[in-house]
Amino acid sequence: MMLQAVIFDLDGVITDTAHLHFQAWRTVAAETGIHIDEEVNESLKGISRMASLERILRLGGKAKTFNEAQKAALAGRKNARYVQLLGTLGPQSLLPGIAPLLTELKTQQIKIGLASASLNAPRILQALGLTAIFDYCADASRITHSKPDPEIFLAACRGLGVKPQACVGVEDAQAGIDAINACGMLSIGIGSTLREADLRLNSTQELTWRRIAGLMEHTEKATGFRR
Ligand code: B16
Ligand code: MG
Repeated sequence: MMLQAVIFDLDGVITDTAHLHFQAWRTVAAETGIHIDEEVNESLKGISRMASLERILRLGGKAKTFNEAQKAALAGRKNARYVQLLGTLGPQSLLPGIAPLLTELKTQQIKIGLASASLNAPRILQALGLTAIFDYCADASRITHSKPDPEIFLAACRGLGVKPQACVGVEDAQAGIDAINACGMLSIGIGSTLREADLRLNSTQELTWRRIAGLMEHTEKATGFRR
């Protein structure tokens, strides 16, 4: 099958907002007496806002301490802080290699999609100056099952009008790789700890058109029946 689209995760692939999420969560967690470290933050990547909060409260032994309204308030405070921190983002915040890759995909007439769990995705794309480059952005607010469920990647395929088998998905989180694999797309993982990615790279610098096209071609040949 010919490659028709590349579907990107946002945080950790297009730009790195993990440290901003971390700062915001750390402030809110501290208000509840919970200390979170980098390792906890790593486990929040790709996970939705409310699921992140539930995880922090569970890790801090406070899973049952707050009612739904209090949890919504905590999540709201985290987001307000996070949105403030997003003010520092600009076109200079693209991860290495991403700008030339997007240009090359356009030249090759490959569609570009976004599958981000972030409700702030439109705002972030705007800040990065990428709104016009993306052909379709799956709307996280309409997604009922978060990654590792394939729902958001399938929504991106539908929006682009392409079959998952004709797409490559790029992710930096294990939940995201599992989501991509579950819909029968080829997966590229950015990061040293990821399992089960069809291609694993150490940084976005290595994410080139040549490698993406090569993966599609090679995997077709090697595993004709895989998808
Ligand atoms: P928000 P991605 C995810 O984005 C982040 O990795 C994750 O840490 C965050 O909790 C989630 O978005 C929700 O973000 O609070 O802005 O809705 O990696 O799927 O692009
Ligand atoms: Mg991510």
